Amino acid sequence: MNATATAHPNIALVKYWGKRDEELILPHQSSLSVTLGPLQVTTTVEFTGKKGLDQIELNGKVAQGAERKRVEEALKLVRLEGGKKLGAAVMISRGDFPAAAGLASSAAGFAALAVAARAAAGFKRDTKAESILARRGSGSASRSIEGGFVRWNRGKRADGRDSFGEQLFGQAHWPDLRLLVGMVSREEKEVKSRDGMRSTVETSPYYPAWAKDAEREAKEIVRFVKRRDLEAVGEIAERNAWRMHASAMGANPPLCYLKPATLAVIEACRQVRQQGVGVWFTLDAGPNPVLLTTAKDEARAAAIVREHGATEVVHCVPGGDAQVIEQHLF
Ligand code: 2P0
Repeated sequence: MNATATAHPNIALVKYWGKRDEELILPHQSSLSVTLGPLQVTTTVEFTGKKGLDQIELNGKVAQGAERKRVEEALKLVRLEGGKKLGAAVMISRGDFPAAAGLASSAAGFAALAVAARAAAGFKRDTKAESILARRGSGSASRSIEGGFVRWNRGKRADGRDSFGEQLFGQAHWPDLRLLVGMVSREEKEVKSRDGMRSTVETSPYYPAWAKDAEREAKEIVRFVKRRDLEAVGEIAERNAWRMHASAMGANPPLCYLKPATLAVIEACRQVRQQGVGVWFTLDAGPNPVLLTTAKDEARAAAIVREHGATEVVHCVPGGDAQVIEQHLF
């Protein structure tokens, strides 16, 4: 009764920012992301068939507090479907990228957990069911079950059965695309995404406009990804990131995730584009810009972030699907 799975994190080109249902993690808008290889999380789950507490270890430490609760909830959902006979679980998870990379490890983490736990419970692979389970752990995890370019459709149902990630183009669609995470700050952010998006929904007068606009952009961007048009994809990604941050800045109290170095990188991207270098940025709920470029301009893009204070640049390419593997962690 054990299984192991791997999954990549993802970076949204059109963002998810705000829930219409906090418990089921249902978004107000659809979002679209690309998975980030080669970064990955590996997770082994064993259902022991015995009563007792779940044992949960994340990156070498026993999980505690809110983190532990979220994993327990996901395991509980698998038991609800697979039956009590599954018993308590032992789970070990390891990421090969530092949490300090500023990339949410929760997306890859809950995606790997969803795939491993369902496989350990004896279910056949089912990307829709896996995405829905991953979503219950962390919204963006619904976009890390399948590789390449994935859209998380917001859905309309109150039970969330139509709110899951769906691959639009596979990993091989755009092999030339590069995604560079520039680490301009390693400080732990003051307001976590979950709290920041809740506050934005509840207090920002700009929130409804943001949600409506993002829904439109999650559709609009597809045809540009389809034709691998970096300029058009980059323009939408930048605009969408600005609008997400604008909605957050409109919250009470205001939320600003940007640092001076973030703005310096953004300005440098704009300047080098005038010299013919194809580089655009996006931003998650944090100060570290992620640059979108192609192999030809990758070195120049990395130099831009380093010149503006990035201590590290993580180079990524579109990643593949979450997979069940035979090399267990225990
Ligand atoms: C995204 N972010 O689309 C957006 C952009 C951050 C900014 O998804 O509360 O960790 O667990 O559903 O998925 C980060 O939020 O939040 C996120 P929960 P999650 O990638």
